[in-house]
Amino acid sequence: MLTLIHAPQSRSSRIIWLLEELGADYDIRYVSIRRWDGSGGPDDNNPHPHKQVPALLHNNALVTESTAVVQYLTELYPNSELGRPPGHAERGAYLSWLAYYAGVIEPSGSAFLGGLAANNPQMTKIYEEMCVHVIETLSKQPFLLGKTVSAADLLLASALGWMRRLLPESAVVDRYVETMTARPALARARAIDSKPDELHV
Ligand SMILES: N[C@@H](CCC(=O)N[C@@H](CS)C(=O)NCC(=O)O)C(=O)O
Repeated sequence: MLTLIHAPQSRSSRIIWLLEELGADYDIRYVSIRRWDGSGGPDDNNPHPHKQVPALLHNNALVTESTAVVQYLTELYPNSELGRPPGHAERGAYLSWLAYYAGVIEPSGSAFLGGLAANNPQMTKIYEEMCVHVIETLSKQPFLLGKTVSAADLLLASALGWMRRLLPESAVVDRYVETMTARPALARARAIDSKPDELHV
């Protein structure tokens, strides 16, 4: 059994999106988290070592960090178009984009948005190189890996849906966000996220 440790409208919302894409059978355990506005707080019912979300429980195994959860789930459902199993021609690119999302896109984007990059030339360079790399990639092909969507796109699109300013103004990025956010699984995930008590306990 899969249990997602989730707080509404947070980074775990994108894992609901992924679970819906995969057609997975899952439960949601709602927890409170510390929010930026000072509300909420750590929840004893959350097994995450930092009391953050997402966290995933599967047969007593605990998986944390969005990209690890994404890789774990796409490997659990190897027939989904969103993963790239070992031996797949795009496996290297898939793992590279997952790691790049966690190691470069989110940290450099957060530093930029939080103003931390402003007086830090090294951080500014990493952020600017990241923007060029992502936009050049999406200018050549519809998705990060090429012609076919993957769960790496789900991570990037969810971040852009939440904070479009993560990347500079660009028609290519706008088209990408539009394509990704039109997916029916995202509409289902948003419905679940907005009405927690009705759909999951
Ligand atoms: N790198 C982590 C970040 C997780 C994270 O920051 N989650 C936020 C919600 S969007 C959280 O749980 N915040 C509460 C806290 O930090 O105490 C991941 O992607 O899984």
